[in-house]
Amino acid sequence: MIREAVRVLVANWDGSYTVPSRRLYPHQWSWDSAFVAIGNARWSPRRARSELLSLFGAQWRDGRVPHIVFNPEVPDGAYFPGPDVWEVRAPSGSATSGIVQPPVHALAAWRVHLADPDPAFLRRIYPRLVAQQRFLRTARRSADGLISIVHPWESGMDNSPAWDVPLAAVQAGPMGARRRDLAHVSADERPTDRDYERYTALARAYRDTGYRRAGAFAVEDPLFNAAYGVAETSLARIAKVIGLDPDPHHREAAEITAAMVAHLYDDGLFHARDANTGSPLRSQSAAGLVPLMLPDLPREIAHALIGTALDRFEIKNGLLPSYAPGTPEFDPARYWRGPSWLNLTWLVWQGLRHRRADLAETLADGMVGAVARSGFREYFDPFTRAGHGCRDFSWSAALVLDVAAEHGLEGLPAAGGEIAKELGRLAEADDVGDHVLT
Ligand code: 9WN
Repeated sequence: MIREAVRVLVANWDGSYTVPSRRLYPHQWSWDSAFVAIGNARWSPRRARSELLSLFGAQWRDGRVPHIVFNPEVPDGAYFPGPDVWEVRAPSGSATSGIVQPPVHALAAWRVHLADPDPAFLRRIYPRLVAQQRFLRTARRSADGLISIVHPWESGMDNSPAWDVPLAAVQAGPMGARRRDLAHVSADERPTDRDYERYTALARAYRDTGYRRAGAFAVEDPLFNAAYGVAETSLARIAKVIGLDPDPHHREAAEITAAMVAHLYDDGLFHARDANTGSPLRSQSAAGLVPLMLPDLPREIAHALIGTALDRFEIKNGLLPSYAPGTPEFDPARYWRGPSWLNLTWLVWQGLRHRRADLAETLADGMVGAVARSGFREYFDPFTRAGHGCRDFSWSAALVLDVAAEHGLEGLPAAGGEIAKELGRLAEADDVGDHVLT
């Protein structure tokens, strides 16, 4: 399994970063690169550093890290919406999208450093990570101290039922283009055409304000806000290693946690809120469990979230469904409306490790079991573990390497050092983009 994971990551490597999937997603994606770096850190920390540095190479002047960095060598039309829809370039000259994704990169940078300590890398990436957070704080923070997202793609959980109500309010005409995703994956496993019309309309409307003003869709998402808080905790750790003051980061992490508890928590789960209307968006999305990662989360709330994970999300089965089974919206095969994704399961696994080690182990075994049953698929039926979406999906491969290193594989003990030794031979040092690392 470890060798297969590395094979996928090598096949999806583009010289300085990793495509999520050769055919379905043939460019660089923001939060995918963070998860890939976490896994690559286990066998090629050089690749892991390159992955993050190449992404931040396309950071905008305002600090935003675009959710897609387009590869100019990939033919136009291989992915929709491509550069002709976003119509924007980073200062580096790369064509990019103009929206962001959950800021899980500081956590990734910290874990890369833990796997292979390198203060020079931390010194280089730290100011960029700080600028990423500053963008979110200045451009997206409400008076209540919460960060908004302005497009469902910014949540990373594109067609989650949590977005059904605010998305229905978006006026959209025909897309005026052909979807490319359906050439690779069956339509009943992807968002609908109606969803795509609205995604495209929102992207164009945001573009037309110079990527400054939120349009009809603006929501405060618990996963995104938790990622922002975890980023501050990671930045505090990084700051300490490079001789800077960690306290402002600790304070920021505590503040966002308090704001989330005050405004997003209800009835055993964190829920999104509509930033345009102030109304809660009650749903049963697994995004609401990700705050388990926040170190300052009050103990009784963590306790209630664990109860919800057990009963509403049935995590004793080993995988975390993206939406609670037993709800009318749940669909075990359609994109973010129920299937299990390894990145979400991994985030909640991390949140449980120091709170409920037994449940954390169940999830780690579940991730490995899903891959053993179905390969490195994009997502999995949470009960049958049948694979859905594309094959050879990068973060599925990367996160399994991280699980193998920390937890072990099907009865084999945790294999951190062993993985590195075993796989050192497979790492092709020469094809790592030195231009990004120097
Ligand atoms: C739009 C690349 C990305 C992930 C997202 C996932 C999906 C894109 C799409 O693929 O989104 O950004 O075309 O569907 O929802 O989380 O980053 O893997």
